[in-house]
Amino acid sequence: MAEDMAAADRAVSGNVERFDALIIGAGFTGLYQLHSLRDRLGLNAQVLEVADGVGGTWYWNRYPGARCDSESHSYCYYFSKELLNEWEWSERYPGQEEIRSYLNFVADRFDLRKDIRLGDRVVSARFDDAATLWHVTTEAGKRYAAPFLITGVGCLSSANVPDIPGLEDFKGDWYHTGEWPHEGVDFSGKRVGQIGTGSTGIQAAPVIAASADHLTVFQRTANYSIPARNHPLSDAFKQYAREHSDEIHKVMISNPNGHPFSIEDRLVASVSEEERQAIYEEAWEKGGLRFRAVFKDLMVDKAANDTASDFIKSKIREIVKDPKTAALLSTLDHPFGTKRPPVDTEYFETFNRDNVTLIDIKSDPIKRITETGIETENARYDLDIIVFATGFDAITGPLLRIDIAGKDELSLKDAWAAGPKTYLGLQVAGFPNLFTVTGPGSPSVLTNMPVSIEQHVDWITDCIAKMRANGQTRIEATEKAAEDWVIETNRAAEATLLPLANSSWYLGANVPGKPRVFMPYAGGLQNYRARCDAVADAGYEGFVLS
Ligand code: NA7
Repeated sequence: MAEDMAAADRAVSGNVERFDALIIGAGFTGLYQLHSLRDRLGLNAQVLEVADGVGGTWYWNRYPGARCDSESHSYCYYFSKELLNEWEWSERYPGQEEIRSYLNFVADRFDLRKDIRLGDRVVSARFDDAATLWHVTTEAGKRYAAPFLITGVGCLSSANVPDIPGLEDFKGDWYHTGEWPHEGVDFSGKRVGQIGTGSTGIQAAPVIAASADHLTVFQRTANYSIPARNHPLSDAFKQYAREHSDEIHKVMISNPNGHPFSIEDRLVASVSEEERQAIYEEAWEKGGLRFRAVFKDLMVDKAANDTASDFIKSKIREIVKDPKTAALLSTLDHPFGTKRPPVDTEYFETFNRDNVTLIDIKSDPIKRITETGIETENARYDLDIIVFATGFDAITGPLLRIDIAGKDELSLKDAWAAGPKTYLGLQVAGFPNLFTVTGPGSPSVLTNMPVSIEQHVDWITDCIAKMRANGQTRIEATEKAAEDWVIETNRAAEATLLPLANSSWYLGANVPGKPRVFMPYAGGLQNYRARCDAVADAGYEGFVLS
């Protein structure tokens, strides 16, 4: 009866369902934000999700070899000790299916499903200034309203299928890795072409090659990669991770990237060449993103970085037997780590297989797709399947594909015409009560995402709790705070080598026409957290509350 009344209460005039808060997306962000607002603050919150299940990124990215590059004991929520103790990861890095199972487990564990609407895409969100209310509309024509709107749309959820002429003529099948069919793809006996050699392509190629008749990899830009060295987790490690979760978490939240390891406090130049080589060898054997952490100046000093870059190039040449292929794979146009560094399982080794060919599309660009395959300026490749491992319209893409308008009908698209502008990555001036979790200007993709997400969600939840306690209903970043934050975000990037990678998706360079702005905040997650806390402690400095 009480529930019926609550439901009736929510339905306001004209088919608009009213909530205290609306959350877009049922991935890591949406699930924890719902739990926090509903179970901590007692708010009537609702998650809206386009997919037919929870999982976000891990619902969609089902391509062969899909696996997280963060280590599993760190790629999870830390807000609940019970949850940490109840879940057990099986491998050093969690595979897509296991992460999806984990997020489903979380949804059940905290009874979240009843407040998640699946299978409908949010198409627009408009702010009613007079009523301090966000009006949200979905593709199916459903209408919702709430004073607070929180986006948990992810940074890598808007697939980028390049506009190559002739794709519609192709008689075979084609897939983007980020929108992979749930039933999987059978590559046996097929000639497969894969475009793209980012983290995704590097994970997918070895798995596709293992079952395809032939795999042709079309490489535009060669990439560094460190062996993942994935393995099943031992009982001893699982016990260690459970018993030391507080210490592990402390490491994760006190370093720049949210991973469960610290960056060594030594400079490349402080060791002899022999020691340096031994350090890199050991890190190569250990594998994974830890490789970057063996010296503290790899991301800030080009000469220091050169030593790591050269080490990896020599490894590629050592692994790949055909000298021409090895040269193509090890001719790199950017310093190591300035584009998102992939980790792999037998990526370079894959090019030693008889059924794998590497094509350099920088020197011989793709001209068009035909009925039977891919045509470059100088050659034709007959294919049955094309796999686009071509990445995403990252960070801003998922937000901009929703028609969001703030005060005075200012659209987010117009507000960001020259590039994204946020305060702390959390709010946009002119868009009161809209919080953008892991938005541009936050550390997001430069970190282990769940750690960043927990920080944002806790900060937003505390903020809303304080506002309610003070009888305030509106929070809005000032234009000045947002402008200053953009300057600070640029400065943080310029203090590193990150801007040296011209074709990086961090810069939006992979999407034609996208403004070139270094989007994530590179000043370190620990510094960012301290800054967010200081802003809150100073009465939400840079925001106007009323
Ligand atoms: P990425 O890292 O953006 O990689 C995309 C790849 O596709 C990259 O090699 C691109 O080459 C290539 N690409 C993109 N567009 C084209 C066109 N038009 N023609 C040829 N090649 C193209 O995406 P991923 O999915 O691998 O990884 C995204 C993130 O997901 C990853 O970093 C992790 O954080 C998880 P380019 O380098 O632009 O020359």
